[in-house]
Amino acid sequence: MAVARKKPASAAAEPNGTTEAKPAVPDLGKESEIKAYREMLLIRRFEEKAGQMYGMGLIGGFCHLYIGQEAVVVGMQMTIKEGDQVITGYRDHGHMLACGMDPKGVMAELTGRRGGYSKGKGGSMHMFSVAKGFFGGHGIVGAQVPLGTGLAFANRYRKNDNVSLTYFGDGAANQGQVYESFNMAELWKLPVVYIIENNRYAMGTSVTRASAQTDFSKRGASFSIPGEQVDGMDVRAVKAAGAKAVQWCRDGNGPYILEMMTYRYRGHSMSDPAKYRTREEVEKVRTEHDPIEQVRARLLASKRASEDEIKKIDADIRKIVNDAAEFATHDQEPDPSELWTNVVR
Ligand SMILES: Cc1ncc(C[n+]2csc(CCOP(=O)(O)OP(=O)(O)O)c2C)c(N)n1
Ligand SMILES: [Mg+2]
Repeated sequence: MAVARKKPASAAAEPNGTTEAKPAVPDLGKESEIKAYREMLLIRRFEEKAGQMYGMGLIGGFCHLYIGQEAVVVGMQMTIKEGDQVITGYRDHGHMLACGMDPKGVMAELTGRRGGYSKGKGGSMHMFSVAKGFFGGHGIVGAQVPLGTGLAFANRYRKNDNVSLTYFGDGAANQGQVYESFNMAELWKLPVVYIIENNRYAMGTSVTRASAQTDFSKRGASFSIPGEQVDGMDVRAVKAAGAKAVQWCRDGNGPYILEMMTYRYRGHSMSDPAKYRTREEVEKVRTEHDPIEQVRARLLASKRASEDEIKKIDADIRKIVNDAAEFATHDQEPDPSELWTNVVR
């Protein structure tokens, strides 16, 4: 069957930063819209705090912030259920928080403390919580794609109806292992949604400099995997497209590709001054497409939330993040004897 015919009706997309018309997107409803606002704000404030703590020397090693991309993971998380799996690369704090991992445990891992998810021995890129369905946190670009496909294989093997959400970047999408995974996933009809977070850059290299085919939703075409582009700055569009893709997988139709058109506001990692793009480019996305501001403005305009209710949510989130930072600053470092535990020999 042709790819175009296989695919469910498109939620369509607004490529990040371009002027293409916005398609109508379904309303989230009051409760979900407030929940999305809270969850995106938690990620934003957590990441801002992590950035500050990095600057103060409290966090060492690599630290890749997700600021700007919050609608992708929050919208997708609204489409899955208990037992489904999430796996991603190193830009992973947002995915952990969206999965319901404890901000204290995540922040304490960033500061290398014993209360961290990997007992302070993993750091930013190496945290897991099987209980929350989060399978990492992977520093090797693209490595999570075969692993996420393997999670989907396990679902098929165990005959459950769970789905693997496998996230990766536009840069990772040029890796060979991605296409080996696509082939097996379609061949064996594995329940995996490949979510390509196209934030327009891979380190300092723009998509147009690095990719012969910049429409990543088409990357599964030669394997007959359907795909679509989604406005990844609009949590409603993400949820609508995500829900269809997840159902497609749950129904046994095989994999699905969602290209999320998004943007990262910060540099690749804390050590990147981002000289490969202009301030104006970043400012334009921030002012015209910010995923959190869009929801806040809608909540107020529709009177689903008052200024006071919004302020209360903001204060709640600040407290959660401050408590996490406090814990991560004062918790003890791992005992030196921990050097010899959790090591596979
Ligand atoms: C196999 C491998 N090659 C190179 C690197 C160095 N590296 C780290 S991140 C990155 C860019 C990846 O960009 P993208 O997939 O777009 O993800 P983003 O950082 O934008 O989220 C590169 C080349 C690596 N970690 N692993
Ligand atoms: Mg990228």
